[in-house]
Amino acid sequence: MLWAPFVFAMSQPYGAGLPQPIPPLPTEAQLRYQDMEIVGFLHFGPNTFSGLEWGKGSEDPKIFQPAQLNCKQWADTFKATGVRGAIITAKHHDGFCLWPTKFSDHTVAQTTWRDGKGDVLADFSQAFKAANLPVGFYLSPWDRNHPTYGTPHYNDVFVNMIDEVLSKYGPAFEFWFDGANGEGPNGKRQVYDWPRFNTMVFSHNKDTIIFSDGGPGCRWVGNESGIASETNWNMLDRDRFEPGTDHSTELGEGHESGTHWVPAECDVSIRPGWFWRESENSQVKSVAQLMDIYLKSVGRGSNLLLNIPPDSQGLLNESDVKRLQEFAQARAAFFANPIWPDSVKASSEFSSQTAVTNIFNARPGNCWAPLESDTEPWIEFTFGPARTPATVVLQEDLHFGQRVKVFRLEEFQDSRWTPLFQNTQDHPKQATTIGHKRIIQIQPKSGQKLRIVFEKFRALPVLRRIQFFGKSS
Ligand code: FUL
Repeated sequence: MLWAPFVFAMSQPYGAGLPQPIPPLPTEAQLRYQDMEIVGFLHFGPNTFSGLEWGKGSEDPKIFQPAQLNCKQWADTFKATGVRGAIITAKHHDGFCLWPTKFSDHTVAQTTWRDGKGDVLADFSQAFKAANLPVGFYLSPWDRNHPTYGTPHYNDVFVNMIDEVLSKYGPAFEFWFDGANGEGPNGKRQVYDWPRFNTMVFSHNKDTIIFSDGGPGCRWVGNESGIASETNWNMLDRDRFEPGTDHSTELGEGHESGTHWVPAECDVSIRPGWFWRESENSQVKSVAQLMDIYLKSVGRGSNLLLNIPPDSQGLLNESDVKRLQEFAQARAAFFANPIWPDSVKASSEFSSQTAVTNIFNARPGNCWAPLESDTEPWIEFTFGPARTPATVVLQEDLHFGQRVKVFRLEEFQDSRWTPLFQNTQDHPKQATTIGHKRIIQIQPKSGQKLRIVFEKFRALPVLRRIQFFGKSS
């Protein structure tokens, strides 16, 4: 979906009322993806029945028996708990395909489940599309079953599988290429033809966000704990990265002068393992842990890809469903008390089109920017008595590129501006990047006057939105 008035404004020559964007810039599809914020991950397959994390590929397909499979229950649960899309493991490392592919003999068609006529991907895509939730597919390049793995022919097989999945079950908002690359059945490693894989995905839909260690659509954040780096650039020197290479720190922070827009995605499981197992029903992450993950992923400008693995019945287990509901309630409570300042003023405004009051209006294309000559721009807020914010949410307008490098929050106390303590580890008095979103918890003493000071930036800051919230009750 394009925003008509904004597209019109952006298609005008820059310079008049709006600042010049600074490349690299996101595509509209990447902006839509970043606005999704929370997506569900569904690890499902023979491992759900064997208890293994990495199936060997030699499992008897007949162990796959999700007697009550109900993808509508998955979609309804996600819909009701603010999970805005889903990615399913169409094929994990064991090579078992959740759809009856023509290109492997290790699939749902070789099971006795639904007399070998079942098709998990068909049920999944139908149920999620009916719920208006975008679908995505994880297809492990590493395949411990396929007889051609480790030979050039496997690349043909894999590309055919991508084609089949997207033809039958697409369109996909995201396609997930896992970087894990171990041995295949013949003991050989595969040399993957990544450009060919990407080309096949894009031939179906150029807007699909391709995930891998280095993108091109979005990147792995460098850990599986759901935690983004405090300094989180959406940019990356993309062409230096190949899936499966270890550059965790670089992937976490991205590159301030990176060549391409490749936002970080935080994947984490709600349980200790990626696949469901009975013994972990009591080890579902607590609401406090999930809130901490949320604040360190979405709150640091990344998407959160939260894995909620279906159980051996083919249902999201009641312990996970309950926790998802509680997590949704906790987020709602966290943002339940919006606080509006009595007044706002900025050090300067780029033009009448970028008035500072725009930051209270979430309408796309409405932004604040200071004058080019403003070397330390700030925005000041005055609050009425007893309206002390506990949380500040900042968003840059990414249509103009990511710009802010360092900013600080201050309160007016004893006749002077004093930096506020923030929950940042590295810079207790300063914060670094903002990007899509930055959620910062603060502890002002008087709370009457707050100020955001932009200390360093790649180009003058362009802010999409600033919100304040009181303590949740
Ligand atoms: C990893 C895999 O090896 C895990 O099994 C899981 O699928 C995770 C999301 O990615 O690389």
